[in-house]
Amino acid sequence: MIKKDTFDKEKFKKELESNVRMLFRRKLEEATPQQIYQAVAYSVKDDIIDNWIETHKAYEKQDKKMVYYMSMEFLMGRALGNNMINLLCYDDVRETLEELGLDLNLIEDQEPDAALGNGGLGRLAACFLDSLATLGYPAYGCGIRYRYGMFKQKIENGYQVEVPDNWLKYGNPFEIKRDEYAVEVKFGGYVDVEMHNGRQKFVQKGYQSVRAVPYDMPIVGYGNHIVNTLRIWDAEAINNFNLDSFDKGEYEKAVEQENLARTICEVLYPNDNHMAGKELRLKQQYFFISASVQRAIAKYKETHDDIRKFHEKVTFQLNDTHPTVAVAELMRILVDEEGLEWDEAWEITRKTCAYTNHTIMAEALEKWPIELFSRLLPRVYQIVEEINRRFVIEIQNKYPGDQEKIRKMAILYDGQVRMAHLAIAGSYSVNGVARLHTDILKKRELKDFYEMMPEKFNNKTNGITQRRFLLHGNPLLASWVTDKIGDDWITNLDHLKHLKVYVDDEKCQQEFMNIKYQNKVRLAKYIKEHNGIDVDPRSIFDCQVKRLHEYKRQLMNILHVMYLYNEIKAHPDMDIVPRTFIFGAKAAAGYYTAKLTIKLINAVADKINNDPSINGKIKVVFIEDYRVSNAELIFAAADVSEQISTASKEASGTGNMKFMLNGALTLGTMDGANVEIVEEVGKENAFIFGLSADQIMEYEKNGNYNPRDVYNNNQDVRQVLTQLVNGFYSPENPELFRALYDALLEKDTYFTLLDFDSYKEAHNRIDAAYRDEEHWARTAMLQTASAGKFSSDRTIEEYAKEMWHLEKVTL
Ligand code: 4GP
Repeated sequence: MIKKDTFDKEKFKKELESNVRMLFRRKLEEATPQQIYQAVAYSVKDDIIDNWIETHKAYEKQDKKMVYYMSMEFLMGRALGNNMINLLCYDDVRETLEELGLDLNLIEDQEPDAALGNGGLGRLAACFLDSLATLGYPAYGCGIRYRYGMFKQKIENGYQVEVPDNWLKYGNPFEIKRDEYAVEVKFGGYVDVEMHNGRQKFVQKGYQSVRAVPYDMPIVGYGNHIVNTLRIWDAEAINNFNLDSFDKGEYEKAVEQENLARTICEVLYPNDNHMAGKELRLKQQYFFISASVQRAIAKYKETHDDIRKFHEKVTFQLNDTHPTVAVAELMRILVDEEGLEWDEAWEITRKTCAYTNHTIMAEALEKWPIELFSRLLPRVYQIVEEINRRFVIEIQNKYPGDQEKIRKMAILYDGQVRMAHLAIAGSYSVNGVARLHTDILKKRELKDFYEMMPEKFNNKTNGITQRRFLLHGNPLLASWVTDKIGDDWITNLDHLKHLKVYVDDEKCQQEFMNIKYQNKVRLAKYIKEHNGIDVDPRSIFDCQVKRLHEYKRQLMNILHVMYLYNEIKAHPDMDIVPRTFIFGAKAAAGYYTAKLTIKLINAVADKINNDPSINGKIKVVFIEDYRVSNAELIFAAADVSEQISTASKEASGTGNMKFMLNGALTLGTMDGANVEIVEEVGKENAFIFGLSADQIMEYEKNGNYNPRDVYNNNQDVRQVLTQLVNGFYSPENPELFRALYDALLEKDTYFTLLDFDSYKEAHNRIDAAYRDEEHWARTAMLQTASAGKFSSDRTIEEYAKEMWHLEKVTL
């Protein structure tokens, strides 16, 4: 066992040697770095297993309510470092490996990120799992074991190129296949009615099916011996390839079933805040939901007799609308298989499911054509029809004669299944992810639902896990914080407020900024290795890392860089604090404008970084393949955190919290959780700019914004826009960036030009502020000291107490 108090270095070394021998038939000194990683991972897993077993025994014995966090995405990142941190053995393992001449950092780098998610809601799910285990709440994460996760991004000639992410190539040492829990999931066919004991029974016939097989990954709680489970489902062919059936024309069907099994879990759809609407995606949704719900019910029945009390022991949290088919699947099982009456089943379902909304972007709203939905899921569709029929009656009873309400709220409308409406109708709770976002849901996006059932609506402001984003990602700052205030912050982030007494202490300021400097050196080294660019760690590191999306306005950021470059060229003696603009972002593979923006950023970087006349006053870096593992380096090194979405569009943001925790100052709009960040740290300690959410929504309503007015009246804007189409950044093809130019001038959907001056002015404030070293250091420390609210532990406590009504398990 490798526990802090009992860690035995010699035993660990022996285990390591034995693992390398058993797994690879090699001696330690002959093993490749990848083999050493695997061997270390197996030793750590060995240490997890007993706790994992004990945790589940305790859950059963104490019979506590369990949350199933249903999510198409879990953006876990690497597991090894995090597991060792939470087992309290990170430093011991590091030292032991050093004694063997091995560098733990290099070993950690061998692990591929488990990138089973796109961004926001997938990473949130991963933070939530960490917090659930750390707080001791009974929980499963339920998802899909995609064979290929989020693609790897290569930049070639400035363009994004997507490379498949074969993350399972060397196997995943932490997972365990649980064949004993495999279940069948059925697609297609038709529904027949049979009589059973005088009762009608609906039976799906002529279907294709797959075998859903779960793989479990341990989720280790911090220092508490709790180990929860992330259960991800893989699809296998149902092996009914029996030879005599070939004559009966069954051969084709068998082949089709093989294909179905092969394709279903093949790859994650790489869309963030956007619905692709592909049939395979709906298959993925039903696949993992049916499997998870079937298993949850079977597990419940192992120790309980009365299915009518299911909701007392189980809650399903639906991470956005992607898992919403759970509402209908639970109804199907309760009615068709458990033989409950509709009303009883509906009561249980409504008390079991809860829905979180993560975006108001219209293109993200999930709607499935009825034709597709009913063909793929014939019985589930019938159930949705009945849910809809009854829901429409409810609406009519509440608003007699109001057809408009039905048009706006029905689940089935205009040939489509509206998944958000199904989720709301079938849930006991609907929540947004930051206060502003929830207010917008209530007042605008889901207004009718809020008016009809206000009791369901609530807010749960997002959070992040400090174990990964400070303790693991920024070890220097983590140990400095612990030196100052003790280590309670690791499980109670509110304690960071005790740092406030040090913010005016000159020595502390120096120490804090010295750590920041060392982290900047670490990132500069990474940039040199990966981009071949020299950046000065004394410059301001100004970072925008997140998915590439128009509403997040990376375009505004790079336009401002272009403007600054023009200024420096026009005034060579201009006195500015050197600035390194750091970008990191993946664009959905089919998102043209986003990909063009990446090309623009790289084109601007090429030009500016290679212009000796500006003396390195500004540099631009686009970090290739932004992901959880390199994000940890960036957060630790940032001076400025760019959170510049069009107000009202970013539901919450969580990158903003990771930067804050690591002492970066926010340059942001009053959007998402920025509002609450500013509330915690004080408006004077952030660089806030731009139109408010109300102003933006007013413009949208009235349609009275014309970007040409800005263009005509603003010389700086005109100049940078012209440079998009005169070949300044693309001499070989002057028209290359025409689409960006046109989008800005014709519509400017995201108010980039209207916010530009205010953004520019905020940048000036940053330049001025950075010159006052003491004040900057104080403000940076205040960020960390004020970040307590943004722990996912706080968020999960709110979910657990206010919604799920979970109790902690005791070991
Ligand atoms: C994201 C939101 O865009 C982001 O603001 C939020 O912090 C995050 O969810 C977690 O709540 N949405 C998505 C998505 O990831 O695909 O809609």
